[in-house]
Amino acid sequence: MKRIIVLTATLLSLSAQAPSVAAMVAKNFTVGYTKANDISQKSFAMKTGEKVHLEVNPTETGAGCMSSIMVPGLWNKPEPLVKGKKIVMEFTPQRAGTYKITCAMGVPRGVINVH
Ligand SMILES: [Cu+2]
Repeated sequence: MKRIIVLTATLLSLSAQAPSVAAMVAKNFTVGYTKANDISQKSFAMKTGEKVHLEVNPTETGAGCMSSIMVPGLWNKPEPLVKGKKIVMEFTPQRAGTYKITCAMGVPRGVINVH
């Protein structure tokens, strides 16, 4: 009987911790990229303090001005868009606001709303 009570108490404490455990798991966004359509999703909603895994899978290699991608304020390193080369940006937004998804020189191609 004592064992059951201990187990129940353990389960209760685990479920009480569930929200913080959930906060540790990254929220996934996976998008494609082609030259004609750019990134396949252009608008994203994220939460402050919630880890994000943002993945871009280019099926074509970018050219010219928009051949790299970055998110100033969230991912400040321009990543080249190269056919077949997965780009992974992992970050945890700290401040609410609107962040532009851009090329290396800051031309906008999408938006991330953090709230
Ligand atoms: Cu550019």
